[in-house]
Amino acid sequence: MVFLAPYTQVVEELKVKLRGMRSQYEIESSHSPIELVTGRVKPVSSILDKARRKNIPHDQIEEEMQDIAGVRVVCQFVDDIYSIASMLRARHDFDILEEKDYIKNKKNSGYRSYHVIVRYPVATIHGEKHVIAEIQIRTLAMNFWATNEHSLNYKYAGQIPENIQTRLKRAAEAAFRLDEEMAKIKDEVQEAQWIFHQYKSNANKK
Ligand code: 0O2
Repeated sequence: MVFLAPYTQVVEELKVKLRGMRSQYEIESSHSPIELVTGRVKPVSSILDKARRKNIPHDQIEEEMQDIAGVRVVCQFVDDIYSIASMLRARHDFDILEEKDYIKNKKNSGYRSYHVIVRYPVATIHGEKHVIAEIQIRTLAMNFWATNEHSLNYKYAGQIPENIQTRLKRAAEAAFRLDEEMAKIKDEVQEAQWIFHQYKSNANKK
């Protein structure tokens, strides 16, 4: 079985680095493209389920399953997603293997998100190891949809009834329209958030 400790290490390191980027933005600029960062190592039972589903032999899981280490970056606006992706491209602490734009090419389920697959060097007691990790970048609205769809998929063991699938697809479009509408008033929203941020920090000084 895959030895998961390096994956845990990568998830923790990526979370620290991405949260560091968010803090820098909060200090230096009026708007951070990063709202929140989460991460997880795929549980062994899910790794085995996925390997079975996708016919991945056990000795090829590490090369072929790209999301054993997964980090999620959630942002407010769709164009924040592309800013984060280009910041990731500019970094030198890992290599980008692949980018999957499920926003321009949404999945059949209605899923939208931007995935960046990275090859991350991690120091272990046996020397350096390169671990593949998936960074999912999505808006709050995309995350709301994906989280609910994920729960339904779990409940129905991947066989969501057709009527619910239809509603989910409609909900995915509604979530995307929300993102589009918010994009149109992005400047207004950001200015309001900046004013509120200033008000709060002045109040804390008193
Ligand atoms: P979990 O429980 O999140 O770990 P495939 O599974 O074949 O569609 P592949 O090749 O593994 O896709 O890579 P891809 O497309 O980058 O998807 C990997 C992860 O993206 C998934 O992991 C989900 O987290 C997320 N994802 C992809 N498609 C969907 C979708 O339709 N709905 C939701 N809610 N999430 C999706 P896992 O292993 O499926 O699940």
